[in-house]
Formats: sequence, structure tokens, C-alpha cells
Amino acid sequence: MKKDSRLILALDVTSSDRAISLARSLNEYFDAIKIGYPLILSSGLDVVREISSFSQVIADLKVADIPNTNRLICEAVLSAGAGGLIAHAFTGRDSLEACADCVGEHGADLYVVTEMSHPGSRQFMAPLALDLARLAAQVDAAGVVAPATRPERISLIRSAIGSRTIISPGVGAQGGSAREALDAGADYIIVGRSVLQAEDPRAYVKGLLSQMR
Ligand code: BMP
Repeated sequence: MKKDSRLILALDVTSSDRAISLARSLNEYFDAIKIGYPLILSSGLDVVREISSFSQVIADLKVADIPNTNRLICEAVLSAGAGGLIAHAFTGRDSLEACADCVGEHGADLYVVTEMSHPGSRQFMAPLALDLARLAAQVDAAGVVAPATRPERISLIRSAIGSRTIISPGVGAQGGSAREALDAGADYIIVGRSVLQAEDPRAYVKGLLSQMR
């Protein structure tokens, strides 16, 4: 993934027309566009095909099943053009390896969830975050997802993955600060609602970029 703006757009809308129009108008400010269940379930994989034709797409399917099912899910979305894929690691090494193998066959990038950004993630995920990050490194994932809402956890997770990429959600609507997440070691900031719901999304992104500089 290119590393110009260090911003990834979370395109959490449910209309294909709105998604494509937002993606086209905001594409110049983002290094990648993250597409997840809300858009794929409402619009199908065609929206991944379309947006992949002009942007890097990260498929945020947080893949978390047995190895065979994981492989089928990965194959479907990577064949539609996604250049990156997000998977969970709590399912264990064989399941994550199935994702890593499929992602490798497509020349794409695998990002592994460690600790999530919402408060509930403290309950089960936080105690396991370092093990999940280590497993990401063991399967040679391109990077991990770590929470901008808890920058100190980004630094800790960095200690388990070396120079792999950290992509970090939780900025804006969830209260995290892009500057603090970058200072803690994040490579990219993932941002959704605060851009999508802004009166002027392009102006909002320009403001965010100047805070990040
Ligand atoms: P928002 O900026 O609107 O809060 O969006 C954040 C995006 O990142 C959403 O697509 C969400 O599913 C995703 N995400 C997250 O918020 N926290 C995580 O720990 C992992 C995520 O993928």
C-alpha cells in the first residue's frame, strides 16, 4: 500500500451509488479504502470490483472461521480485486494461515486484528493482544489492526511485531486522536464516520491531514 496521506477511509455506507461517489471524491486523500460487511452485504462484491479499479481496497471481513471456510471467504473477496484483507487471529494458527496462504497467492496484504478500539475489547481481547500480534508475525502478515483509542497499546503491540504495518481505527467518532496514534507507532489511521458524516467531507479530511502533519 502506498504511504502518502497515511489515511485509510472506512467506507461504512450501505448504498452502492453513495459508496462509489464518496470513494471517487475522496480517493485523492486516502492511501486505501476499507470496505466491510455493511457495504458488501448491501451491495455485493461488484462494489469491491468497481472501487478496486481506482483505489487500493482493504476487505474488512474480520475473517474468523475454520481454515477451509476462511479460504473460501478470502478467495471470493480477493478475486473481486481487494488488495488487502483483515482477519481475526483468535481462531488459531491453522485458520489464520489459511488466510495468509490465500492472501499470498493473490499478492495481497493480510492485516490481523489484535485488540479492538471499542470498550468491550478490554474484556477478552486486551489480555490476548500480544499473543495475537505474535501470531500475526509468525504467519508473516503484512500488519495488524491496533486501537487509536488506546495509543499506549499501539506501542506495546509494536514491540511484538517489529516493523510490520500498524493500521489504527478509533479516531474521531470513537474519540481517538490521529496525532497520538501516529506518535505511538501507527503507520496508518482508519477513519469512517467523522468523514462520512461531515457537512463537507473533503474539508474535514484536509483539516485532519493538517493535524497529522
Ligand atoms: P469510525 O471512524 O466510523 O469509528 O470507523 C472505524 C472503522 O474501523 C469501522 O469500519 C470499524 O468497523 C473498524 N474497526 C474499528 O473501529 N475498531 C477496531 O478495532 C477494528 C476495526 O476494524
